[in-house]
Amino acid sequence: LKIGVIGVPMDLGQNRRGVDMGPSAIRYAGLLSRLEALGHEVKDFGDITIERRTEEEVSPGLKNLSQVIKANDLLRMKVEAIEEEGYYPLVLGGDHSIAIGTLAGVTKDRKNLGVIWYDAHGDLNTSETSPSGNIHGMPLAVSLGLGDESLTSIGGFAPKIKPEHIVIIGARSLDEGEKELIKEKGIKIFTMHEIDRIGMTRVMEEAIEYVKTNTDGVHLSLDLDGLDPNDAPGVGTPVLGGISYRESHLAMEMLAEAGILTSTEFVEVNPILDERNKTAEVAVALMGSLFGEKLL
Ligand code: DIR
Ligand code: MN
Ligand code: MN
Ligand code: MN
Repeated sequence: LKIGVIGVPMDLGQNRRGVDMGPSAIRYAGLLSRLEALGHEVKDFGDITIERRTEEEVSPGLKNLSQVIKANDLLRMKVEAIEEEGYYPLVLGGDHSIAIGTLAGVTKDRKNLGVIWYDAHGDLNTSETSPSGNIHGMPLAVSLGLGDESLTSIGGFAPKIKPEHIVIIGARSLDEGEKELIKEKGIKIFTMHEIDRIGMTRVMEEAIEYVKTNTDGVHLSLDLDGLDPNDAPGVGTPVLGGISYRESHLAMEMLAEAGILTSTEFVEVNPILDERNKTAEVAVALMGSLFGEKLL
């Protein structure tokens, strides 16, 4: 595979500082050599430029809106460009608001993209339902065409994806508006309850079958807070009772076997909150499995 790595040093989509250092931490943990060792041709396209945080809040309910829009538009163009060069986009965050730009880029020529959203949260808020005003809690809603037009219109078209092509895995913290939206749109979701009850093997079998049906590509958006904070402590919004390291490896291995993914992003690695870069190392280990690593 030709893999194109893009870093997005973004922390404007949420309140905790440090997640902008995620791409550096992931590279430092050995991402490029790990993927090269698997025989892939890996090219690092560097980082997207992110504007500084400003004091004034111009748009109530949407923190740092203008900077988030600019960064995501740059990311969208970068993703489109590297796909045109024949590379598989591997985007490193940065907070989860960057999924807006990634998805805008990869849906330029895919009108029925499947999406796996691996996360403790639904990221289905809009400025009206968000308890925080943090845009990292909104990218899945934005990609469905819901919320502020300045965000949904990035790339010049909306929606980017359809509710019936999405599967959420690992959820254990949903806001009221998100719960309503999941029910209203009939979004497929495997919460921690289902993972406990039927096991990760069956969850992934069903999820893979679901997202490959009637789709023209599949994107994996993996928020490190989907994992249990014991395994991935370096995240801004940890939630107890998450997916284990082992279950996550299994999930990545099953995705590798299925061969359905066309793009991937790993987000929310925050080195300031981490324990000796453990979370970045976990991210790199999982990317190893995702791109074909096997013991024997
Ligand atoms: C919460 C937290 N649902 C919000 N979301 C997070 O602010 O919208 N997403 N942490 O990853
Ligand atoms: Mn999350
Ligand atoms: Mn959220
Ligand atoms: Mn998220």
